Amino acid sequence: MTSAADQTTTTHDGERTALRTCPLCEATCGLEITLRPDDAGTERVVRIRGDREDVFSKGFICPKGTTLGRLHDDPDRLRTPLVRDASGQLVEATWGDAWREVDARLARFVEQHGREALGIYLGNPNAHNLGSMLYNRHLVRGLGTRAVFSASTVDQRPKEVSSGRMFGAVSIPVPDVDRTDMLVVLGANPLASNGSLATAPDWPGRLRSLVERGGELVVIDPRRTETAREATEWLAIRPGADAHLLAAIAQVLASESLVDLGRLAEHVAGLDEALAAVADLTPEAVAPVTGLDPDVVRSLARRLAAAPAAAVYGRMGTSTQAFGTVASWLVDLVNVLTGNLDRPGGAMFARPAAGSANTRGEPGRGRGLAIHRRHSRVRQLPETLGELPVAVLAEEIDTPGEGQLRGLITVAGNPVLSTPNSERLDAALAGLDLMIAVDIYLNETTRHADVVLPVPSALQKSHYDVALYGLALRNVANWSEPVLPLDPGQPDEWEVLAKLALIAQGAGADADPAVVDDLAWSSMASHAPDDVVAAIDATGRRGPARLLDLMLRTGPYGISLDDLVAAPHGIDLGALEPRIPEVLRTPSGRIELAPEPILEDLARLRATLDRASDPERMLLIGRRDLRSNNSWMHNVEVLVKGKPRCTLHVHPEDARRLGLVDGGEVEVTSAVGKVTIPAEVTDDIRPGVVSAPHGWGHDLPGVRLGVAGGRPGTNSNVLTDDGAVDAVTGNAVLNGIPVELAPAGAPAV
Ligand SMILES: Nc1nc2c(c(=O)[nH]1)N[C@H]1C(S)=C(S)[C@@H](COP(=O)(O)OP(=O)(O)OC[C@H]3O[C@@H](n4cnc5c(=O)[nH]c(N)nc54)[C@H](O)[C@@H]3O)O[C@H]1N2
Ligand SMILES: Nc1nc2c(c(=O)[nH]1)N[C@H]1C(S)=C(S)[C@@H](COP(=O)(O)OP(=O)(O)OC[C@H]3O[C@@H](n4cnc5c(=O)[nH]c(N)nc54)[C@H](O)[C@@H]3O)O[C@H]1N2
Ligand code: SF4
Ligand SMILES: [Mo]
Repeated sequence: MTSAADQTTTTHDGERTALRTCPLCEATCGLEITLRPDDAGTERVVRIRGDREDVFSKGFICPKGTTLGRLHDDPDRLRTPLVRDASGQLVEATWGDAWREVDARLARFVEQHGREALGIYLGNPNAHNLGSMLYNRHLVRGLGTRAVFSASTVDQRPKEVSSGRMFGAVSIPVPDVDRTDMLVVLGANPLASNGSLATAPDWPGRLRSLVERGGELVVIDPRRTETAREATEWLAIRPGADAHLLAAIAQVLASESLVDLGRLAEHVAGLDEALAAVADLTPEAVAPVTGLDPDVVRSLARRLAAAPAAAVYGRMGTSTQAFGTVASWLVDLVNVLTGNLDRPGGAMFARPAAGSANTRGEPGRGRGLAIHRRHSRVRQLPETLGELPVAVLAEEIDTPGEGQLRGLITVAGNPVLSTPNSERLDAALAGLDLMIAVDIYLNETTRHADVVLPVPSALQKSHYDVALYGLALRNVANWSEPVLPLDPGQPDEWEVLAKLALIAQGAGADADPAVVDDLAWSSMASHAPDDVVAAIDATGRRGPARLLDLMLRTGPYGISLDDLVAAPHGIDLGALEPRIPEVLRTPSGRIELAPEPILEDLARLRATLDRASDPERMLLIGRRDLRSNNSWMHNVEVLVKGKPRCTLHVHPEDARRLGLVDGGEVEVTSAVGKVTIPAEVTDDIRPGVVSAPHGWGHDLPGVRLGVAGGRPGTNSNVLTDDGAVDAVTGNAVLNGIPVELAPAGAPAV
């Protein structure tokens, strides 16, 4: 029996399969989940595999996707709110008591310190969560704070700002991997990460097919990554030098008359300024910084210009460095200069079915992106997209004075492991007057909370990737119903967020989250045609489903949520198509090739050119593993068993020089911290560079992560420096951290 409405097939013995999009990373794989009732009649996940009929993923799955059942069943996953009692212990509480605590503590806090003293941190899983995508804004408004922080400023903010300034509406072009002849990947390792700001399942298959059809795959990375191993060419750049390299590529294109904008010529502004800005940044001039042979760089520029279709794609590694915004801008500039922006096989814009600012309003023109409208209190780092850089969170808490942060709400975030100089932040959180966490675990961050509000597991929530489809390599839409019911008394995640918003507004502990939902609905509905509103009203839907239905029906394809319910494997809306000029939302109606705040930062870049590279100064970079997901999936036994993965990769030459041995503990010291971590000696890394993964370090007191605690690993963000940021966005520098290495236990020199 198949019922479209619950996207489920049931067999005679009570076993059923449900379909759901995986919410764990950006690849949006379709999952086929088999469930069977246990002896007590409770349904359990017995198997998860890739949905072969999913219109996008076609059966692809990674090891993490198979663990949603284990995450759901994890005994450490919180099912009851926790409240700090008079003795300082976090104890289980009923929902009623937890809300009363939240109400009392928030009211007292606001009375004592005012709303300016309250901050909020929104972590990465929010971007994979429809409820958060639709209701977090109401929470922020309800709190009445401007101290908003998120994981985006330890990640992609430089790309959002460069694209926002160039195209408006934060439209980010994605590499058209399936149709390209040449893909240049900088600072991304999609074979481990499964792609980022470029949503597609099965990167391994897509990249292999590029190489098999005779295409070029160039990977630029200080590490010979899993992706670099598949490449036709690996360039081991020095960390932090992507802006220099890309500027040199643009310089070669200009000086060798290889610039050919094609169809885009009439849609750009600032071409001459952009080229003038990089005119002195020749491959020779930047070589001491990049560590790359000028001839190799020239050849790369020429091949990019000559390829029938080519795409440059930069990610994490290019964002989380000192010139992250300049590098991100140059990626798109090079794509424009070679005529590859907005053409098949180049870098293109998705046209998502719902929720994109670039499918709303007047096509081809808009307000652009305003940034730097205010600055942080202590260090004067700039606002972008309504947020302050999370690199200033600790100092905003631990520096006394007018406007000091004294309270924090975290939603799906673990900044104690994920943000730079984590020991400082850890200490700062311990000193707060109020902290409330909305999370599924008692972990390194949430252990500081006075109230922890748990949310349902992924399998208990509906799903639609409203953020990620705007970055997809193919236009698709897929809706998932919850696979399992909510636990008795457990509110849905959006209800927790909405209720928190109401309590913060003084509505009291009994406030009804439906009030926020109805307000959200009426404000959206006021802009929609009457017949659409009436049709959705007639469905009786509430919550995220009602809002999404409106976004879909008023979106570019005019599909409805019922259409998606009837298509449990998703709807394929076709390959990406050229969208310029219609996609643009800049005031000029053109692609702004020379955005002022970004060009200004080239002066700072130039100042690095004469800095002689010091071979003795080791630089630390990050690393992702297919079986990890930032900091929060180390409590799943099948993902962490086996060979330890939290190791420091060291080149054999460096190991020899520094007296480090494979498997031996290394003491790593940076400007802000010190850790010990086992060495893994490998020539898959550029000499002078060492690499450690982030998200480990689960041995802090008060953490309730039984499995992760058994293999705690080392927190690499003890070493990253909250003082080091990208100037344009304040985004943290997480790669290229100067460190000193010594065998652990060796006498200090
Ligand atoms: N398995 C797994 N998947 C994930 C995640 C995870 O933790 N685990 N996290 C998810 C998240 S939140 C994100 S944002 C994405 C990120 O996805 P990606 O952007 O693909 O991130 P990484 O795999 O960290 O790849 C970054 C690469 O940059 C390289 N690098 C470091 N410094 C530099 C530099 O200065 N220049 C250049 N050119 N390269 C440099 C590193 O060696 C690394 O190979 O992955 C997502 N997917
Ligand atoms: N050194 C270094 N540091 C890095 C990076 C790096 O490459 N190197 N990568 C950076 C990047 S790209 C990112 S995105 C950040 C991530 O930074 P964060 O978002 O702060 O960290 P996560 O580990 O993703 O933590 C997610 C939190 O959400 C909780 N959670 C999981 N699912 C849900 C849910 O459905 N609802 C709720 N409410 N909570 C949930 C988890 O228990 C966990 O506490 O880390 C950054 N930090
Ligand atoms: S690649 Fe990402 S979306 Fe696909 S199964 Fe793995 S974690 Fe889930
Ligand atoms: Mo991220």
